[in-house]
Amino acid sequence: MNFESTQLTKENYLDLYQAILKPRLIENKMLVLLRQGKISKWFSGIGQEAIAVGVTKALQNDEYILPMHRNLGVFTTREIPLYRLFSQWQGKANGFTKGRDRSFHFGTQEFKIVGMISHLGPQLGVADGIALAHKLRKENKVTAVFTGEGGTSEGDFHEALNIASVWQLPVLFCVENNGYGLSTPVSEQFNCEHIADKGIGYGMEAHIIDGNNIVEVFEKVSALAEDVRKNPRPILLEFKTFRRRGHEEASGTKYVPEDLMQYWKEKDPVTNFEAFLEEKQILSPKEKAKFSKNIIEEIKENLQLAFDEAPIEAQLDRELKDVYQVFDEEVVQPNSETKELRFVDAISEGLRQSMQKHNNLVIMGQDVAEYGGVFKITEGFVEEFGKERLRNTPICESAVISAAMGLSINQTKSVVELQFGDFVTSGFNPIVNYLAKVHYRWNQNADVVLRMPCGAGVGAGPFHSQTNEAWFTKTPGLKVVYPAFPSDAKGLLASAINDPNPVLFFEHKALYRSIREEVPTDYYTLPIGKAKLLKSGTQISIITYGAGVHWALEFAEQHPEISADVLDLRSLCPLDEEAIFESVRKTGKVVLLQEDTLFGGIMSDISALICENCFEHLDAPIKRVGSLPTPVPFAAALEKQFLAKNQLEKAIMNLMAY
Ligand SMILES: Cc1ncc(C[n+]2csc(CCOP(=O)(O)OP(=O)(O)O)c2C)c(N)n1
Repeated sequence: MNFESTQLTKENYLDLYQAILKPRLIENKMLVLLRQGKISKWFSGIGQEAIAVGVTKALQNDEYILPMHRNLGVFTTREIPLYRLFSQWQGKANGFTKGRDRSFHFGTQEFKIVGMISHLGPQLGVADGIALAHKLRKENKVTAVFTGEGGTSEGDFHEALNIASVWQLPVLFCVENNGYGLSTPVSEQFNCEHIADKGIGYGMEAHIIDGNNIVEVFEKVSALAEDVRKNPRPILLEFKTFRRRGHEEASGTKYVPEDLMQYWKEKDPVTNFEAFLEEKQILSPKEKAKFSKNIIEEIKENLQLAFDEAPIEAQLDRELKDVYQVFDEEVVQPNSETKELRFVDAISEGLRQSMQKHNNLVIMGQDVAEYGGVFKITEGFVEEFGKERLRNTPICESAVISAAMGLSINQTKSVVELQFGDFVTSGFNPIVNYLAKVHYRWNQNADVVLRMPCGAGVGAGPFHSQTNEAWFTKTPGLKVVYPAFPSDAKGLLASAINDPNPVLFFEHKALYRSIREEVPTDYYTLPIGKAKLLKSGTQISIITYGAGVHWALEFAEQHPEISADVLDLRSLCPLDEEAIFESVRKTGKVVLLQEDTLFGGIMSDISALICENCFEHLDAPIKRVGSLPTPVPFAAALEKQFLAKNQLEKAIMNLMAY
């Protein structure tokens, strides 16, 4: 291994030496504590330290870095006080997640570190978003993101590199090729010689770096980072290294051939570098002893602090409160001038006015720029806001939603248009695992609105007709808004965009061009979480949302003999429980109507809530009405039969007769 350098001074060398020694000594101590049962899981990075340390040293302290589970060296090189790391690993309050997440699963804006989620891949797209925000603000900053070679098999890797290349984002994609992903050797993980070879497929510069040589890592990454700051572009870096311990400590390394292990042991990044420094008399025996003693002291003192810290206490209020970011909601009353708009136009107008209001708001989606989106909601936006803020994306929902997360981390709001709400499945992972959980985990908000054109009744078949809100209402951390009228859609969209939390905004396609209404012309907001009583009656409550609202109103019009409350929920999460209970207490009979298939829909939960809170006010069993338990069929007769509307009249009449 060649550690010679024409650039590095003695101080530089010793600085690198101390930086690489620290994670090694911490890990040595952790392995002892693990054996003593004083810490739980441990993912060892022994033998890979040069990469984390070298890359972090090459970046400026205000540049974001997104490490993985073996990158202790990132955290130590950013000089996080060790007691905070130790507390984090023990689930204590001085850590970074209030005891809510373990090990390296946290981020910290203070140190510009954004830790992984277990699913590995999403953070590659998050790095894209962070870098995009820098690029939009014309800041010359690099973002570095890590993954193992196993993680490169995930679709997220492909999507994130593709987006970064198409958008020329200043991201260093750092792949630590350490030979194994859990027990899977590289030969069973991918079928090309080097991961760096994939760069060409993305139109991306790529380099192979000896991941066990801290001088090579530091110098090459420093030079590339400097160049990327001047000339923003993504670069793929493959660091060749080896995982010398088990995937996590308990799992061992039985599957690794002895000679391979021996080969890499001899290439140890710490001892080889140390030997070089000693041989060149850069590191004296006295200094060596001093450095090691200082670090060991620091570890000891900080460990004591962490052990002395009381275990975290469960406080119900605090846990519930931290799922969403609390914020001062801006209330803008509607002006008196109105104009008749279709549902689709009201959404477009609301979006346009929010773009005018927030100059840090970016819209991303397939064909949203010149083409105006498939429903033409962003038509004409490019002319007004430019292509930087109206971003056509490749077809990669997962990385785009992850990028929206990254934008939020780096102070930029975004609206992501799903071309059809059905395609959210391809971006499901970052929504339910990243955006939904990030505030609870480490106090980082996800200021993202996902626009979801949804619903049936348009003859579009199983993959362009679903209304899949229930997949999200059951996930804490998300808000779900579902308007039924143009004026509600406009005001609620403005509020969703103001809200710093992740909001799924459902827009029923069948309403786009069929529902019109007088809509206030200026920008205004409507509070999320408030239902609206559209019609007041005394005999029965019809509680619904989305297209169901129009079915209920149609029914009520056709049956003036029935005195019905029609309640439009407008928002499913938060849910206006009080408005529901009030209506049920008044009428004593309730039909819960949803377009979604019946089982497991939001109305099942609303039914349970009514049972728990209004049982003594009920004069009849609660009746849920939902669509058939089949995929949404294409042919008109089949779709008509499928939809909940088909069962509504009978259900109400039965209940009236009960
Ligand atoms: C989506 C997903 N699938 C599987 C796992 C389980 N898992 C965690 S780490 C890991 C191996 C990762 O290998 P690699 O990316 O090479 O990183 P390394 O552990 O070698 O550093 C696996 C299979 C996971 N966390 N997430």
